[in-house]
Amino acid sequence: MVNITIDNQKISVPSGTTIMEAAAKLGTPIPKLCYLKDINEIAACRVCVVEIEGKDRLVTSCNNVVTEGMVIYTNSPKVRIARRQTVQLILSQHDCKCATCVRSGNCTLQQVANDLNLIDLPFKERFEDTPWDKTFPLIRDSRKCIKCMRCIQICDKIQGLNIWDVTSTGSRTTINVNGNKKINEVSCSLCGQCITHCPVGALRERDDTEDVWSAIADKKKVVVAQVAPAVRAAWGEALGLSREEATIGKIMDALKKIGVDYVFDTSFSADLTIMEEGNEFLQRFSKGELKLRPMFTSCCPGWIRFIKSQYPHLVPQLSTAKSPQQMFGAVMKTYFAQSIGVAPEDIYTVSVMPCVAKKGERNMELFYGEYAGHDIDTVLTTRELTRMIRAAHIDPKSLKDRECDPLMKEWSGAGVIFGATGGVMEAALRSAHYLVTGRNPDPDAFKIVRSPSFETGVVEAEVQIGDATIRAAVVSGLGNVRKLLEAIEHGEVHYDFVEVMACPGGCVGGGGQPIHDGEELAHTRGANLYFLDKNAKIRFSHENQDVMKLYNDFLEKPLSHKSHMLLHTDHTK
Ligand code: HC1
Ligand code: SF4
Repeated sequence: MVNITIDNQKISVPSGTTIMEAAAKLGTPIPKLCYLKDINEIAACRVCVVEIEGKDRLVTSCNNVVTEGMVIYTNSPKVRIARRQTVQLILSQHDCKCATCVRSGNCTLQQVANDLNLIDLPFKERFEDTPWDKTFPLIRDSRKCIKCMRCIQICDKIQGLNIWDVTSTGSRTTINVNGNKKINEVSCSLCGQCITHCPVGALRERDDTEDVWSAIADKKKVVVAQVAPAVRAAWGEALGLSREEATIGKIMDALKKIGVDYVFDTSFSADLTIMEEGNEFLQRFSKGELKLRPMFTSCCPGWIRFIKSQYPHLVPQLSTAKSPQQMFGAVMKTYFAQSIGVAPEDIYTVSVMPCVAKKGERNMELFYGEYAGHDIDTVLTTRELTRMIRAAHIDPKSLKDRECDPLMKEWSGAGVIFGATGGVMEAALRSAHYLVTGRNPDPDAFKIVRSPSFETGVVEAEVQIGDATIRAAVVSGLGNVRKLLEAIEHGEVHYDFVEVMACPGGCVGGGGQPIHDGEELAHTRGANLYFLDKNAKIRFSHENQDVMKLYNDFLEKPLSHKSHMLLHTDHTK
């Protein structure tokens, strides 16, 4: 142990502890802008400087470790002057239009500047403005960039893509798309991880809330919304609701209050996806189509963008099933539209997703006999949902639990866990067991696929279904995905079925979720989904009576001609 003194308090900490970590143990969080543990420890912002007795120069606390007898001051006059000057310089190159910034109230720079009581700027603002295609789902505002480099590191180290790079020199140094390309010319997966790790408003999703307000105001349109599994585990974080208070039923109530006509839960179509994808897997597996092994799940659009750009030759191995979002849209514009006597073109489908890539996935076309537009008209992130709730002046505490509308109301616990890594695989295995043996397994029989190894982000499992042994793998985080695909390609590992999610921890850690600077909440949110599954009325997708009715009354059976037309796609096109 190392004995030190911080702000006149003595403490012993293990050797190797950074000054920042030691101060946090004493309840003194040192302000910072660029630091992200294990990802960005480059001390670029210099906001975290501290004074050490006996040393002339201030040192950065994020990347300097304590030494025996060290006497540290985290808020001495010298520290405060330096910190204020540093933040003033950062602000001089930052577009400080906080009133119109999506991160206002949730911006680390704003908080640090406020805490330092910076009221006046002694410098004139001068920022670089790089043009950006505002129709692209991911938007970068260079005037707000503080050059902390977090986006570069997240994209490179965690997601295994190198979309961002430093450009220009001196005071004009900034971050832009690698190779001075346009964002739509590179292989951005749209995972949104750079957005959720940006400490300011330099990166954000395209805001589509105005399109939804217009559809709500349009008397001809019937607005039908769906809410993804992972949204329920996070939406309350931005509205001051506890996990117990922030139920899915209250999201439904908020949507109705906003003016949406019909509300549904994407967990319903997750169950539908299992019926299609589970049967597809069993068909491929039993036919011994070895060259198409492993089959990869296809519900994560960040993953789909990744495989198409990085491993195009593996695309035929994707399940042809559309994602639950797209399946639901297709069913809303056909089966549901018929049931309420409305033409498909008058149905306006909105989905609330924890994801930015879903905004790209929505471009997928819907064919129903003939071209019938898009499955989904608008995708909102969880953050956009909370902005709409605020814009409608709804007091979150006033919301009541409201059920989904009839016809597609039921959902299973298997559908809910889609939002966490391993959930799609577990849901599929539960139903595959039933389809093969005619008996339900214990609902928790396959829970081994829930816990990825900390180092690799991968879970491997051999599971017994009837006479067959299925070699399954689950992976999340595109950097981990790349490593797994390389191992598959080199013949080092062999699987039959692989679940892939682009964001670390799955959709719960999605790029459209509420932002908590430097805090990773995917695991806590995932645990919430597993809790909901444990307590669900039904826990098997094949027991969803509304899905069964959809087959009986409309689709006939899984993998039928109609199912293929509406619920599947050809990813190779
Ligand atoms: Fe997901 Fe999915 S799990 S992809 O993360 O398959 O976004 O939640 O809605 O479509 O169900 C996202 C979540 C979501 C789909 C489902
Ligand atoms: Fe990289 Fe994902 Fe950001 Fe695209 S969205 S730049 S892939 S981190």
